[in-house]
Amino acid sequence: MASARIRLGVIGAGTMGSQHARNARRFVSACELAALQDLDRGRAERLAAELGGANGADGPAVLSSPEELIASSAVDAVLVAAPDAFHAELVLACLAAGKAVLCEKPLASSPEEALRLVEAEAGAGRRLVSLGFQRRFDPAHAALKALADSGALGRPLLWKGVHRNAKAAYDSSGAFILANSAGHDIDSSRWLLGAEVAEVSVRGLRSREELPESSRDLLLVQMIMADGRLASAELFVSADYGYEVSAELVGQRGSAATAQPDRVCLRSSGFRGSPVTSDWTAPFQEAYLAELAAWIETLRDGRVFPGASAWDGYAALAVSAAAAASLAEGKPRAVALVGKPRIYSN
Ligand code: ISE
Repeated sequence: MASARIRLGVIGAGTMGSQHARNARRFVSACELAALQDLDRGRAERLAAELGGANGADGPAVLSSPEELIASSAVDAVLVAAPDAFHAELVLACLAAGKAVLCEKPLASSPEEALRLVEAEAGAGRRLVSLGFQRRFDPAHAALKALADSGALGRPLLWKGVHRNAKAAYDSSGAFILANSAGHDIDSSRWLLGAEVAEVSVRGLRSREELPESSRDLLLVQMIMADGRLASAELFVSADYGYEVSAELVGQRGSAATAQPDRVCLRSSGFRGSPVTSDWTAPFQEAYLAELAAWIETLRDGRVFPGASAWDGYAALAVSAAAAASLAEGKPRAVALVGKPRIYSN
């Protein structure tokens, strides 16, 4: 495949599918956006038209089903941005077709389902599955990782994260937030500390009466890594004022915290500060683009994607499931992972 453009098919034309399709078409020169598919065909057609496609133009074609897109000889690689419940079966279909796939998080609906994908990929003996934990490509998080690896902080001991959404996106139950939102924080802690999570403990509360009784939309997640180091995250999905993600790494000789780029400093009516968006995609646009470009370029050049793998998706879901059990039971839960297959060791 060296130096050819990678012909990409995108499944799902919702928030993330549209963002990736726009990035692919406008900014990733090594990529040709070949096809789109969505259960709502009209939505896929509108996106295709916006991107100069359909009806013989040079943009993406609109296909009728995910199966058709995965099987298409005009598609080299697939991006899965369908609803979460379909991720695992679509990734499995890509593996069966021998096509590289970048799947949005979470990888599957349970750790058991994710493990089946890990086993299928390991059985096939080559890395085809990549996962969209985009923070790994966010300049601020990447700078933290570079500092940790450089030794400038001494040995990193503690990762602390804050993850706030303005409004609960779909569901304010603790189990949903732990799988859908906290997956990012679990991945950040594993990636930045370079260790698996061994134990997790979660407490939560319902932030306001208008939410269903069972809501736990403010969560405190504490993790102990396999080597005894620590991680903690606050998740608050109804923070109201806006969307914010931040992280700090505390080491033996210093600490480093992310600073999201604030593009303006507003001075008005006795106020000086920076506006906060409630759009959870906007602060990470640079990260989504860098992730997609890295994935496409590694496919073109025959290298291994430097972002998250199916193993990372499985590990995150195993921690999320243990975290949900901890929240329900009010006590810490151990996280048990299977042995890591060799294909994930680099
Ligand atoms: C959403 O699905 C995401 O992936 C966002 O990055 C996250 O911040 C948000 O909480 C999720 O609902």
